[in-house]
Amino acid sequence: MVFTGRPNAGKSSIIRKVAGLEVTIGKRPGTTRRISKYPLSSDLVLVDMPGFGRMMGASKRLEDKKNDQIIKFLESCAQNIALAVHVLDISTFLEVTWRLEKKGFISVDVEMVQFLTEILGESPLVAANKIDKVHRRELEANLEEFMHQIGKGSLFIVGEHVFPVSAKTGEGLSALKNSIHKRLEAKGYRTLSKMGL
Ligand SMILES: Nc1nc2c(ncn2[C@@H]2O[C@H](COP(=O)(O)OP(=O)(O)OP(=O)(O)O)[C@@H](O)[C@H]2O)c(=O)[nH]1
Ligand SMILES: [Mg+2]
Repeated sequence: MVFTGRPNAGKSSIIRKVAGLEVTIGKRPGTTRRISKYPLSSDLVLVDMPGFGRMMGASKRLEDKKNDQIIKFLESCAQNIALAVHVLDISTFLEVTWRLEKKGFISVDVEMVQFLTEILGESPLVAANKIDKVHRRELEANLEEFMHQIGKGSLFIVGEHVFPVSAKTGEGLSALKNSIHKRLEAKGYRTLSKMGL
């Protein structure tokens, strides 16, 4: 099971809350530097990925190298990935997307979700994190834009694939956790005692 997302999106924070693992979190992007593996049971490993996409403070070369490593890892393991959870910072989604659009790029989050869907042959779960940082109306606008962008040619549904959550307050995490559990159970994984499931 892999957790992907841009630097600082809150991947490690969500893993802490959802799986109860003592993974390192940090205020600055680039906290998780390596592809970090944590066994959950005899046949399931949880993988905390470093941030994917632009990394403030890193040289373009290092950034490309890191991103390349992540893509290669995901591609080479695709057959063995039971579940992917993509974590994004929904509180800044519109702002970041506009900035990227001006430069002619599409959202890294949208790209990653599409890439995961392609290599896994099924949709990843999406944790739309940091909902505590915005007011409801702003959250709705950001979520709507994300769903609009992701919806092109696919069928993502809030509450089924996309979960608004806050790793800080815990809001929405039980729904995400339930969904992770259901997906894994459907694939025959049972005793996830470390996840408290
Ligand atoms: N307000 C708020 N802050 C959060 C939330 N989730 C994570 N953070 C904060 O965001 C920062 C980054 O969290 P991490 O969990 O280290 O993020 P990451 O995606 O693992 O980052 P990298 O390992 O650097 O790629 C930390 O300061 C967290 O405390 C959230 O839901 N709300
Ligand atoms: Mg991390």
